[in-house]
Amino acid sequence: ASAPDWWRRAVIYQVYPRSFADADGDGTGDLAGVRDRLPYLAALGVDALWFTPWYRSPQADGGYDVADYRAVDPAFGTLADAEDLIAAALDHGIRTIVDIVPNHVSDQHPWFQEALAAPPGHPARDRFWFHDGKGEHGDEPPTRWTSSFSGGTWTRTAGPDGAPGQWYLHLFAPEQPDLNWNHPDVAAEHEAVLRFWYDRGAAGIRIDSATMPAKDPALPEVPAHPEPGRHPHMDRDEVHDVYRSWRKTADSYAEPRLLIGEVWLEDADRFVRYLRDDEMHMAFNFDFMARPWDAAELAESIRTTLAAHAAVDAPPTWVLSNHDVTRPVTRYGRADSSFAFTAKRFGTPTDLALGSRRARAAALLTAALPGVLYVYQGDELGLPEVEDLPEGSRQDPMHFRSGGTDPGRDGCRVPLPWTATGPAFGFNDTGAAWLPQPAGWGEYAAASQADDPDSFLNLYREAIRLRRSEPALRGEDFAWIATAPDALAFRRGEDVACVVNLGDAPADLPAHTEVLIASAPLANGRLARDAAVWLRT
Ligand code: TEU
Repeated sequence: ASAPDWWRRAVIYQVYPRSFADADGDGTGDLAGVRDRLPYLAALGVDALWFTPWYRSPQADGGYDVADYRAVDPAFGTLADAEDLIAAALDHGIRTIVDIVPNHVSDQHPWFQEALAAPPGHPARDRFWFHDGKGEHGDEPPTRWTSSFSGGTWTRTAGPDGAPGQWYLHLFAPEQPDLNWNHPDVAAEHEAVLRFWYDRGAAGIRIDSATMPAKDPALPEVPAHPEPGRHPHMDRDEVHDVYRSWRKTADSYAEPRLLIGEVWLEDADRFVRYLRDDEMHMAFNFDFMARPWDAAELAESIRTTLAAHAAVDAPPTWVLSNHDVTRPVTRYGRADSSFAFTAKRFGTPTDLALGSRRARAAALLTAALPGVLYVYQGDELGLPEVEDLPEGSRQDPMHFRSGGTDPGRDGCRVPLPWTATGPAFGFNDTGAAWLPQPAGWGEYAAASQADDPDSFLNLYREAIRLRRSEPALRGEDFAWIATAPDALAFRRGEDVACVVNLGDAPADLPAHTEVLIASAPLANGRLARDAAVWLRT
């Protein structure tokens, strides 16, 4: 675990602290809760934890609205708790990755409060994008850009006498004003924040919305066909300067810190530009996640991913879900199979038993591929999306800003079940939960699955154990094997093969001496549909 490139084949587990475990019983998960569960995470076999933001925040967007990077939100604990957690995790051989949000801060951040209080033209406003509106009275926004959370990207402020004043830019919610990366304070402050967390033992950072911080200062409308690198607010060429500078800081540590990008881009060439050897170490592979359960689609995604990453010598990453997307059990259980990550809809018919079989197979498929495996908390329990949350309990700005038409992301953020029965299914011992857990949540509980060799949890544990113990899986050697048309089969190293059956009929298996692990029992030596197996060949 001490190799300088420990991350190249790591298993990285995403903790959404609000929903993981709640030690103080107030209904919101906390860092003490995570600390109590470190033995569980160690038994699962993960190498690192990535925490979504734990900093002081009004939680207008689940902590992605940071008011103070140098403080832990009181709902989660204290700075001392974070330091203790980082150290305690390391005692279990588990590293900590923190989340950094360069594109925006909270509207409660002191810089934004200062900017709001200052008159137009004041330097305090230059750390953000304040601009006069268009039209005779300035009552039209400076551009027609659209927000990732629906609607426009500009909000009008009140002038000194309460009359309507300038507008400010927010690519996300109005509570998340965008920073101006042309201002020297912005880079300097981030540099200090990175060192603050590296010095407290963070092994790396996950970079939020990494394509977005650079903007065209001329604020043009988005053209129909933007030139690569010249889009007004996405994937601009100069954004790479930020990460090149961050990489230098990361490399200045005795154990270099890791840069992981949330780079949401369809074009593989533009994507791997973030992975050049003086930039990020890796980025989330959303292409695979956005594909339907279809052999040709998944094979195509694997092929292009492996080729693109080999060219830049960065490890591919395999991501089945995160705190922004529909849980895989639910996605893969949808007959229409258009479960791209944005395709959240109310009332889509779902077969959870089917989805569960496929999600198990997908877990074995991704765990067998060369590169880094990401696991979002609760996916190892086979949790489905909670689709019928009471309207009054929903919290996600994505839901509200769509006028309620988009279900939003609360359904994959419901507090985890730890025990079959008891208050909040073991999330805490008071029964409070910031989002209600559905009846039947206890069936998925870690304790309900621990002793069942066929459980989701034990499938994950065993797959992660084999990934670590089998030399063939530790290496990078990968080759496709020809099999049935609707099966994916590949060889890893000298003596391991993985087969996934996405067809309608049972599939024959290549010659083998042993079944290492299977997502479903074999029948007469054949692999059932929607199942995966690892073989010793
Ligand atoms: O997500 C960035 C992003 O692109 C999202 O808008 C994404 O399109 C959406 O969540 C899809 O469902 C990151 C974080 O992961 C997300 O939780 C934050 O809300 C967002 O940044 C703003 O910080």
